[in-house]
Amino acid sequence: MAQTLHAVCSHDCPDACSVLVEVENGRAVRIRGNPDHPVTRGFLCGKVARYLDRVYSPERLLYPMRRAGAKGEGRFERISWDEALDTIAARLEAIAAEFGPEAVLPYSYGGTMGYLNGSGMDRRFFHRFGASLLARTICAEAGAVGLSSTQGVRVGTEPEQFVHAKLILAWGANVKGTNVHLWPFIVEARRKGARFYVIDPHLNRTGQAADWHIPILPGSDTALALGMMHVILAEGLEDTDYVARYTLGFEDLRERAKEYPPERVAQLTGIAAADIVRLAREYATVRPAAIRLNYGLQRSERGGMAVRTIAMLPAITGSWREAGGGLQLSTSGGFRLRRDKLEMPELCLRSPLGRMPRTINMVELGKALLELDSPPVKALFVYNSNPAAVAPDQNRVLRGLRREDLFTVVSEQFQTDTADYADILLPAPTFLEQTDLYFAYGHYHLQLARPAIAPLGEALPNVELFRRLARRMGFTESCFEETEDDMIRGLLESEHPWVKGITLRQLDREHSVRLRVSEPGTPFLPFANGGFETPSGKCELRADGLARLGIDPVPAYEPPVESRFGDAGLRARYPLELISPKASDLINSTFSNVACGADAGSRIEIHAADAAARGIADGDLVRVFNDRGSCRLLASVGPSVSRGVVCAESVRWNKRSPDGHNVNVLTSQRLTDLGGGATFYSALVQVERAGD
Ligand SMILES: Nc1nc2c(c(=O)[nH]1)N[C@H]1C(S)=C(S)[C@@H](COP(=O)(O)OP(=O)(O)OC[C@H]3O[C@@H](n4cnc5c(=O)[nH]c(N)nc54)[C@H](O)[C@@H]3O)O[C@H]1N2
Ligand SMILES: Nc1nc2c(c(=O)[nH]1)N[C@H]1C(S)=C(S)[C@@H](COP(=O)(O)OP(=O)(O)OC[C@H]3O[C@@H](n4cnc5c(=O)[nH]c(N)nc54)[C@H](O)[C@@H]3O)O[C@H]1N2
Ligand code: SF4
Ligand SMILES: [Mo]
Repeated sequence: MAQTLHAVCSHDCPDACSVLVEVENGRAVRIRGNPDHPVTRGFLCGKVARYLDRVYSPERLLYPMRRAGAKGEGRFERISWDEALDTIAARLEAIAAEFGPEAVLPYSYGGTMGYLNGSGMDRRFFHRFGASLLARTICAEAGAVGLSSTQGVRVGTEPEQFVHAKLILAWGANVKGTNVHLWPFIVEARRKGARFYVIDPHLNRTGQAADWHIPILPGSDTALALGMMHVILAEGLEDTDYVARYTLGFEDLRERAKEYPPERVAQLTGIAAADIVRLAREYATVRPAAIRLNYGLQRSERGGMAVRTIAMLPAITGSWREAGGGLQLSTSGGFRLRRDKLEMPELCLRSPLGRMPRTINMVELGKALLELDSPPVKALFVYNSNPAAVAPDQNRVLRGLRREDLFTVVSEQFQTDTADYADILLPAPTFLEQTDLYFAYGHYHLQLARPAIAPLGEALPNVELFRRLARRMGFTESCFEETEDDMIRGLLESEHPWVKGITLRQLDREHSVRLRVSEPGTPFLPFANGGFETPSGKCELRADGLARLGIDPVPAYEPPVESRFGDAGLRARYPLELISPKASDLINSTFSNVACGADAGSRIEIHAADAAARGIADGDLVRVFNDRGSCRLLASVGPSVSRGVVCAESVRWNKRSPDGHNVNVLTSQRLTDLGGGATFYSALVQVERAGD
């Protein structure tokens, strides 16, 4: 007898889909999108529609293993869980005794969006141990800080409200590729007459489906936003009432915007002056106008400022007042659950260290493994992440992982590039096999999932892994004995009106519960009447707090060092600006090893003139290189990028690539202007035909 059970897609994707799983005799036999979920609306992306191939893949890791070959070789032999946990506990204890507990570095990111297995028992364990803290900056931190500097909180327009828009700007947002459940709302809006414009240096599927694709030079978005403001303010198209009531620093911004006339901005962005004027006028007058901003443009050296500046537009035009207006970068700030009760940072003070440990920025893993001292990193514990493939400056990361004196533990579903370097490799379950509570960063529905099937082999959820390790280490605090349900109840003990009253029982009954951000059936208009959570309570067009960080409190544009307007010496040798945005058929490096992702990340798109100048024809194998390293990709020659820009969709596993490297061998550890984020999309490279 088949049973239909509820699950939630755990992958790092704004959509956080509600999934229905048919289970027969303990085996999942069919998976589909929940038709009753207001955002999932009955479909899944191509990757997860075929998820059972991944769940039941013969390549799944099913047992704990110990390294049997050289680091990186990927040869392992099976051991028992007892032996694995005893070995880990003994090594971590010995390292802590010799170098102090901060010599241990946990490394995790977006494997699962579940609260418990994403940042639950693991955090408690490492806090209590006294391990170095990890600044989880690799994805969104520049944008998070940039957005917060303007509006104070990471909330925005609900996806459901996009149907009311008359103009939709996808700004650095590949909706059809990375946020496909927003697409039906855009389709509906367009059916009712909305225009859909895309601002993106790469002409991808989203751009192809747009009414207007505006190719912008990578890293120049602040200039475009200032140019739009120049036009809007010069023509008196701002909402003076909204500006007066709810913003701070308008006169400073007005003065600054004067420095960005369309002719100048055209030079900086590669967009014709007339197009800048048209875009600005339409944005201010075709109402409601919604901006879907995504994280693409903040993977650039001054990405924090870019997000900060764009986020001012809906305040200037008063677009926040309208259903179908506003802006969405993330909805995650709506989930005001008790993360403090989940992660328990105060446990750091109970560690042998007796103080808060040092913090290591995950973007700088290469540096941390090779250069850090007092103490050096002697143990790396990786889960929910594949740094050998996704972290920048890969050659340095791999050199670090090869260190004989580094003890590396990896918990994984598959033998990833990072797993190849593990001393102890542990099997992890997929989302069908574990209990978790899920937030979302592209909608406002909180979701619960119970296991639909038992864990395959001896796979253990992160919660249970760290529970058992805590026991091994003799940690006696009761938090290490908590059940999943206890942890969820703790998270829900929030007094915030958006969460208060949502119970575990309700979640078990309904699976998905909309946060109480507005009355049921009415749109959530986060800033219709102000309500910004900045220090001033206003939308901060001038953020004095930034001055302390050495950042101009009023938006200003500076080009990335690694760009056509950047370092001249570098540009002379490496004249092409590389971006490496997401592939539709992958989630970062996940899905590299299943059929749907087999080809993803194997190409580099290059303009015909740049290809011709290098004797490169479509389909040629090329070598892409800079001072940091080189990799081989297949050239895709065509109009999808402007002259001087190259685009390699990412991130494939290194071991699936011709010479064992993906594009992260080219990206740098340089940090963004705000938030210490990664600058994946500010990388200068050269391309040549690969020798035979
Ligand atoms: N299919 C799929 N879905 C995913 C992921 C995936 O790998 N694959 N990854 C997930 C993750 S981790 C994240 S963080 C989210 C968000 O992911 P997004 O931020 O939406 O994805 P990106 O591809 O990084 O960037 C979005 C777009 O920004 C463009 N872009 C790059 N540089 C610039 C620039 O300087 N200016 C402008 N205007 N645009 C620029 C890129 O060409 C791309 O089309 O997606 C998630 N969803
Ligand atoms: N060049 C370039 N590099 C990039 C990006 C880019 O656009 N271009 N994007 C960056 C961004 S936005 C991000 S978010 C990072 C993402 O970096 P990561 O978060 O490292 O992303 P993934 O490569 O998807 O690796 C996640 C791993 O977690 C595993 N996993 C999944 N669920 C579980 C679980 O429950 N338990 C355990 N133990 N493991 C699990 C999966 O099998 C997978 O191998 O990459 C960054 N790197
Ligand atoms: S990856 Fe994203 S779109 Fe695909 S099923 Fe998961 S949440 Fe939905
Ligand atoms: Mo991300």
